[in-house]
Amino acid sequence: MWSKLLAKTNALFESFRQSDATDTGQAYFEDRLESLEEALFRADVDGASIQVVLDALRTQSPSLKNTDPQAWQTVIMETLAPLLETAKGFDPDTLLASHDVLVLMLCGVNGSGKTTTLAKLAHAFREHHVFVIGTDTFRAAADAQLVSWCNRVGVPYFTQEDGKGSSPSAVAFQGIEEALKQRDSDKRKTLILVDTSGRLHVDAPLMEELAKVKRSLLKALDAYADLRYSLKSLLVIDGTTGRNALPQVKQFDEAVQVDGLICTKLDASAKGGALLSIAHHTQIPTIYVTAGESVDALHLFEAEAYLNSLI
Ligand SMILES: Nc1nc2c(ncn2[C@@H]2O[C@H](COP(=O)(O)OP(=O)(O)O)[C@@H](O)[C@H]2O)c(=O)[nH]1
Ligand SMILES: [Mg+2]
Repeated sequence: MWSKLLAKTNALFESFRQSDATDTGQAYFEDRLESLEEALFRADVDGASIQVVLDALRTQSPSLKNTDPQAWQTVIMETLAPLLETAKGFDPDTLLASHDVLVLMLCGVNGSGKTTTLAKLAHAFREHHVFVIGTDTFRAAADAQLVSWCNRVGVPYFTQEDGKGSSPSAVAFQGIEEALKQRDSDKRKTLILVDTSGRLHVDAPLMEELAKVKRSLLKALDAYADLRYSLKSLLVIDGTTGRNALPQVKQFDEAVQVDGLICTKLDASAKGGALLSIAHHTQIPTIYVTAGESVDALHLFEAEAYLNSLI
């Protein structure tokens, strides 16, 4: 799956791989290094992360000048893997197993894929009791799109009542109450998915509103004394955003403490290297990726497979 997803990015490294391995010496070393640097850059990896790789290769240059490409690959992987590992991920399935309720709040800029990803999550967790809360109170079309997905996937939902002009945080609060009211009598595990309206990371009032939605969810959940719950904020980023994703992640993290990322549209022109940069610079893990518009096009992120198919 991963090698297929990142095939286009992997192809960027072709000329690096094809460097003439019979060549030796400093010139060969510098040529290959330059070729690698260019490919990493085109794959959307940031300058500082690229530098870590180049430094590691330079440190080991005596053994790399006269050897086969596999030795390079080993150094590259051994350098990149720890950058990803600093961002410790979590598995939503495991979290749900150890809690009564798992709440995933999806946030991100307009069009990043929040609503369609929410539908994919609802589908993936359909064995459990799934409940959807729509807090996009600005656009009637947003509610309509969400409701249509919920009906397609077959999950209950809560959105603002017609013409009520509620605030997103009020809808979030009532939504939790509805979700817990509807919890099955057999107390099946409940996954609550919260959709939020798209907003630009530089729009301070809207970012504050998002923080308010999160506080409101927590307040509603805390009212249930014995409830074992976990609330995670997931930032949905459009994979085709490339290196511009990093400032988005930082701003959203400041507002709501992002617990993990969902990177969408890996089937489109996404290069994928930005996930490495984000993990390195923010320690925020990628949890899921999506690759396509069908409801089952959602995959858990696998760091090792990702790296091996990237380069
Ligand atoms: N090709 C592709 N398109 C996607 C993917 N995820 C979402 N989209 C499309 O991106 C557009 C915006 O998605 P939407 O969920 O409405 O974004 P939102 O504004 O963040 O809620 C829609 O046309 C989706 O079909 C994906 O993984 N691959
Ligand atoms: Mg939406």
